[in-house]
Amino acid sequence: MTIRAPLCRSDCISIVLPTYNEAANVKLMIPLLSKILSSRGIIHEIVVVDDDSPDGTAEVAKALSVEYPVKVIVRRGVRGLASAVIRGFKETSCSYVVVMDADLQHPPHVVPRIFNALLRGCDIVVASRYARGGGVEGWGKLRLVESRAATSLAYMLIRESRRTTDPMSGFFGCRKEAVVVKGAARGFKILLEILHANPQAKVCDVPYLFRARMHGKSKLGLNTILDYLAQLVLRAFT
Ligand SMILES: Nc1nc2c(ncn2[C@@H]2O[C@H](COP(=O)(O)OP(=O)(O)OP(=O)(O)O)[C@@H](O)[C@H]2O)c(=O)[nH]1
Ligand SMILES: [Mg+2]
Repeated sequence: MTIRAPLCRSDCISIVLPTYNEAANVKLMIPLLSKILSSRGIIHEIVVVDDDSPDGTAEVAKALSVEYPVKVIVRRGVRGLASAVIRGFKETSCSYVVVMDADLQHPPHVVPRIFNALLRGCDIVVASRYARGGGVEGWGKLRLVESRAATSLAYMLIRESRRTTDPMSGFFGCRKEAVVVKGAARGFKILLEILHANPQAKVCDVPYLFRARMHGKSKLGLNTILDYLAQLVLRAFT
């Protein structure tokens, strides 16, 4: 699947929020994000892509759309982070797009910094845990080692991933006109797909602190790891 930019507004930013069972987080995240952007005069829209979460995430997001610029897409009978992000991209109407988690691990105050870097001419801006000044909060040794190992594997197998300190990041922005978003429907790591498909794009990093999850549960599991390995092998040879 390949997405090319349709005619878009260049004076605003679209935020894509993939969600699955994030009702408690979305309730806090959307007002916080929208207020931060509004206070800096940044026109924005928030596109929530929910996979029919049983905890009522979509209903919470829809209720917030009365007060905030929120559009809610509910996918039924489908699951998957990467495909949700791709669907979100298609629904955006601004030239600049930021993808971030809805669980507050990606701090909303970093979004204006990503937007500024895009305005300054970067095509892809990666919010990086591993750039100088970035970090992670609340991870045990095992999670740190897993993340580092996954990053090293990406560097080994996918040359285009070496342009950022954090190719596994789920928090990034891009200028839609400058990138082609190609992605398999499976998989978790959409940034890797974008880096691989856009070797000409100018990539910049913005450091940030990955926060501990306060509400809800992680969806990271064994399937995610297996999907990631399959994705690496596929992209290493295509
Ligand atoms: N639409 C959709 N969103 C998903 C799916 N899986 C995860 N998400 C969302 O994607 C974001 C990242 O998922 P997380 O489970 O937080 O993954 P993670 O941040 O790598 O892992 P933790 O640090 O353990 O939270 C969150 O906003 C999730 O709600 C899915 O299958 N469909
Ligand atoms: Mg998370």
